[in-house]
Parts: sequence; C-alpha cells; structure tokens
Amino acid sequence: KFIHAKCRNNIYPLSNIQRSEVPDDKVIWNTNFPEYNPINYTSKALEGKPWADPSIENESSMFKWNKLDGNVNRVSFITNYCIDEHNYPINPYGRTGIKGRGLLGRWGPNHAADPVVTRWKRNQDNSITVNEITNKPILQFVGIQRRDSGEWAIPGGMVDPGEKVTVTLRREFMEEAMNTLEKSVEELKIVEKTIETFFRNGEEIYKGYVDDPRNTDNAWMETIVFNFHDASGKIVGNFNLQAGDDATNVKWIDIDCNLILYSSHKDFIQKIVQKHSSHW
Ligand code: RP5
Ligand code: MG
Ligand code: MG
Repeated sequence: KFIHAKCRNNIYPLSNIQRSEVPDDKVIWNTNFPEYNPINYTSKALEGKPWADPSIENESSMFKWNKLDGNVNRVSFITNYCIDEHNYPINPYGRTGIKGRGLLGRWGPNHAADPVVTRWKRNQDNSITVNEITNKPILQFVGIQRRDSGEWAIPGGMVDPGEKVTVTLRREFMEEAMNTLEKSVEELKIVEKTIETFFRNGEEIYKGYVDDPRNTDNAWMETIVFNFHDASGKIVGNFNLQAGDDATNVKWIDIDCNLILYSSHKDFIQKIVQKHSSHW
C-alpha cells in the first residue's frame, strides 16, 4: 500500500506547528508506536466558517460518520474509516504526526474534484510535437500556481455540500484557470457555454486519497480526478486562461517525469500519460 509522505515530518502549512516524527515503518496504525503523542492542531481560521465543521469536543454526537450527513458527504471513497474513543475519525492511511484537523474544514474525509484539461503540444506547422528520445507525443495540461504554497497544481477544489462533482470540476476550472469570479455576466455566459460543452466528455482517472500536506490523523483529502482531452486542440485554443481565486498564475505545462506538483498531482498526471501513451 502507498505510504503518505507530504503530510509527514514537516511543518504544517501556514503555521509554525512541527509534526511529530513518524518513520516510514510506523505510518500504519497497527504498527506499535507507544511513544507516539502528536500535537493537537486545528487552525483558528476555521472558527465560525460556514463551510467548516464545529469542534468535536462540543458536538461529538451530531456527526454522522461514514454517512451522508444532511448534505455533507462524510462517506469515504476509500473505506469505512474508524472512529476513535473520543469520536474522532481516523485517517485510513495512517499516522501524520498531528491530531485535530489543521486547515481542513471537515473531520474525516474532505472531498475535492480535480479537472485535468489536456491537449497535444504542437509545432509551428500545427503537427504534434514528439519527444526525440521516447519518440512519443508530448501532452500539455492546464496548471495553476497555488496561492497557499506557491506550488504548481491541477486547478481543483472542494466539492460544496450537495454539489455534483461534474459541477465542481467545471466551477473550479472556471474560477482558478479562467478567473470567472471577476467576469461580467455576459463574459461568464460565453465561458460557461464553452466549458459546459467541452466538459461533457471527461474520463475518470482516479478516485481516492490525496497525499495532501494539510492531512492530519483526523482529517484528510480525497478526490475524483477527471481528464478532459482536446484531441484537435481547437476547442481549448479559445480558452482565455487567467488565474483567479486561490490561483496566482496559470499556464499550459509540458508533461514529463520531471514535473514537480502539489500533493499527489504528479501521480494523477502520470495516469493520464499512460491513457494517452504520451511522453513521460
Ligand atoms: C488537493 O487539494 C486536491 O487534489 C485538490 O486539487 C485541492 C483542493 O483543495 P483547495 O484547492 O480547495 O485548497 O488535495
Ligand atoms: Mg477553488
Ligand atoms: Mg483549489
């Protein structure tokens, strides 16, 4: 089984909280680790936020774990997660060196959706660019630079309560890669129409855990990744890319094995490369 790494042995994002050390062979919960006593950290920034859960201490009985809880989806894509003796959900991928939920809004699974928009890299004469060594065509994807960490990433985001994943995929792409939150009603209509049509033909690439640096022992990211590929390159050519919301930058990124991306995004991109038999 995969061992998470980006949520271990580092300083918790946007804080000065050091995670307690968890060696590779102590990640899985059923390995004996009696001295494990991580710090409890839930960011103050979550207090009073309508999109965030209340603290468990006060309201432990109100959560419906492993269920659809009102319109908040507390069902994991991965497993029926366990609940500890204080009613805290337990990260199914093991220890992270921090208790609480850090920056994450939900206890337990936090659901996201990641739209990967791809096209072929092309030469001046419009022929597809082939890598000289692998002899395979080069794929490009729309990446954004995250405001929180500065890392490049897929323009993904959280599924709002009750929101359809297909809607999240379109919404996050439009917000982060097309800056639709700052567009006029007329401009928005045009963008929505193009995106709606193009996003009809997506392929599910991955559904499960994300090795996100915000994960804790009691809260973690899960995502559904979809690939939207423009084989002709003619549709996305009309996309007016502009960073918005939590993105500070956006661009078409050439895909190869040297990519450095946020959380597990490189693994997701690699799965797409396999589907298209493109250069890596
Ligand atoms: C990652 O965080 C997911 O894969 C998704 O890209 C992202 C969602 O969080 P925000 O972008 O809303 O912070 O784990
Ligand atoms: Mg967003
Ligand atoms: Mg985002």
